[in-house]
Amino acid sequence: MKRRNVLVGAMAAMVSACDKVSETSVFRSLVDGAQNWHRGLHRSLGFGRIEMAPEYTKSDISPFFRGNGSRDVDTDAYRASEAEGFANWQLAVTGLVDKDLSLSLADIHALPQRTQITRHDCVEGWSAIGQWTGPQLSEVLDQAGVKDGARYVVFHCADTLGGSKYYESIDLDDAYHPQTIIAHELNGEPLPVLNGAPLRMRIERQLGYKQAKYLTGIELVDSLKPIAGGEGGYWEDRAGYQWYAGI
Ligand SMILES: Nc1nc2c(c(=O)[nH]1)N[C@H]1C(S)=C(S)[C@@H](COP(=O)(O)O)O[C@H]1N2
Ligand SMILES: [Mo]
Repeated sequence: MKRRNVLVGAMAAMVSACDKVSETSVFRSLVDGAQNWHRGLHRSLGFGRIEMAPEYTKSDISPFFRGNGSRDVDTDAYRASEAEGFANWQLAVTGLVDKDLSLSLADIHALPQRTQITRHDCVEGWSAIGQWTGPQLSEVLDQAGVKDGARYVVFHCADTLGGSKYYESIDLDDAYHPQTIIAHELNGEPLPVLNGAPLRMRIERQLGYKQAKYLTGIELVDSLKPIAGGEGGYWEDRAGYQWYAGI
């Protein structure tokens, strides 16, 4: 991580120091070469975890995507929201951002969309393949503007499980990964209540418990310690599940 920042910093300094030269194609190819070299190094040392999760075809989609953990949100507010097709749902973006956001479903629909067919693996020993659609988390982060010093993205959820609010978190590498999306559709239909309506995260290189359902808030933080049990997620706090749940 340090090493990457030093490299990127050095490159940025080089670019700003050589504004005129930067127009020349020789300089561009030098920079591009350095970037490619750097990306290769990055990959070989496993720093950025930029690999993609496997994607599948429509014929692989599981006939039924089971629900697990909370399968509904047992509050009057949620029932009322469901009755309106979640038209009043608000997704708050807060914390270490330049500008707090409050996004409606319409706002989420208006962003560029990504559709991906992936396999969900639950630690309890089942898997399902589903097609998810929604904007990349990076679109929302770019809109809010992530402040220097932000290191994690915390996902707040509407449901309470065993007396505590469900929540999860990831680092910025996963947050900006192209397959990290805020899904509002499963298999071409609005997300069912069972699977987290109206919004849930898909973080495709990690296990099922990271895929926060009933998403109400996205918070940028510099440390996970002050949040709930301090381990970065509901199951991490309770059962010692790994915070980085790589598949
Ligand atoms: N808000 C919330 N998100 C959650 C859970 C939960 O109980 N509440 N369970 C997690 C677990 S353990 C799994 S395997 C998946 C299940 O997603 P599904 O219900 O769409 O199968 O959601 C994850 N996200
Ligand atoms: Mo799970």
